[in-house]
Amino acid sequence: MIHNIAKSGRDNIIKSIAKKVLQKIPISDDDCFYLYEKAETGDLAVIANYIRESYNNKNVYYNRNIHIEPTNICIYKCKFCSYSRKQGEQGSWEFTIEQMADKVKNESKKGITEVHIVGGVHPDKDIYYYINLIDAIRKAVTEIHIKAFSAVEIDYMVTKSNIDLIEGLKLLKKAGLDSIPGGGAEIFNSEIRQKICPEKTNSERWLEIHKQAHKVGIKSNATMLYGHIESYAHRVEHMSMLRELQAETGGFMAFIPLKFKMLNNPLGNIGEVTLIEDLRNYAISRIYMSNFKHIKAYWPMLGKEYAQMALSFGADDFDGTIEDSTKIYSMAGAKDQKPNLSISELKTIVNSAGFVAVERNSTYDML
Ligand code: V47
Ligand code: SF4
Repeated sequence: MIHNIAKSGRDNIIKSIAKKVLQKIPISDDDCFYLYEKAETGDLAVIANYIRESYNNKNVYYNRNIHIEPTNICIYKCKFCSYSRKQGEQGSWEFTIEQMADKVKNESKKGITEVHIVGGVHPDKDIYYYINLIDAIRKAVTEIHIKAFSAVEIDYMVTKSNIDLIEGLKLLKKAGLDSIPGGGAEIFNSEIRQKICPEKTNSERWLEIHKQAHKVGIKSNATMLYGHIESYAHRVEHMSMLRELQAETGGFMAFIPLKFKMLNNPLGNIGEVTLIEDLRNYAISRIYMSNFKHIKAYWPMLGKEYAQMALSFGADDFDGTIEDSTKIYSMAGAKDQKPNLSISELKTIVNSAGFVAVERNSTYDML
């Protein structure tokens, strides 16, 4: 119980953190750093669970979704990426708009409520191509939530089309874009970013794109890629920038810690962090990100069993059924090489961990 931690013989810092949480006071960056360095894992679980229950009771949210990865051809070569290829390179792919609209149409017959579209930054595609893609999907299926394009893709498409960011976001929204996924954030610290993804959209621009999206009425998610060459201080800095933007706009729906997966990429020699490190990171992000209602355990990256454990460390969202439609993590060595979860499997995973599986739409209304 968190009350026991607040009153116990534990050190003064952990007691004061527990008291802040009980009084709904956001913990400081120093507190957060202390949790990474010193807190006992059991205490982290208790405090994170107290917050997850006060926000979301025992609910674990999921949806019926598919991903579409239009292409893995990318102008960038991020050091952690196992997925991108150059034009004409073996293993590259590129779907036509018609193929993608057909896929959404076919999958919608099975009851999916969301399509998540994210891929490589293709050198030839401008914003009008992506508007046509959204338009074709909207025409194929009117009632579906389109969550699409990381800030990195949006940055490239508006720049290539030589249009202002806000104008571009308004055009995408008018075409039918409903929300923006959280990718491309990686780690905001410029020295680390310079080492792992030097060419792509910088932190200021990533944050600006999400800020302007929120202002024009497009909600979004935020991620943090951890477990590579960053330090705990970099993770705290990253989450602090997101918490600040959330305080300003309130436009983020979920925070998604993304664990670095090592297979088939140039950073792979550093290996992967342990499960305990993942669980501690979930709990600490739940405790620190006080103005984010949802923390997502993205099971295609973690694996189903580890994602299930993350539910006891603050996570309340299990993402969706996926239907074997994403390759980002399978190509980086994730356990589920064909990620797919049936509703009954999902319910068993959630309920056997002591939680209640709740189907949601893409804006977290219960269905
Ligand atoms: O930005 C790429 C990450 C992200 C690796 O918004 C890697 O609901 C670990 O953002 N190891 C894209 N991570 C995926 C993403 C996402 C995923 C699920 C849900 C949502 C959401 C967003 O994938 C990239 C990058 O940070 N990534 N390669 C890797 N080897
Ligand atoms: Fe391209 Fe995204 Fe891979 Fe970076 S992470 S190389 S931007 S596909």
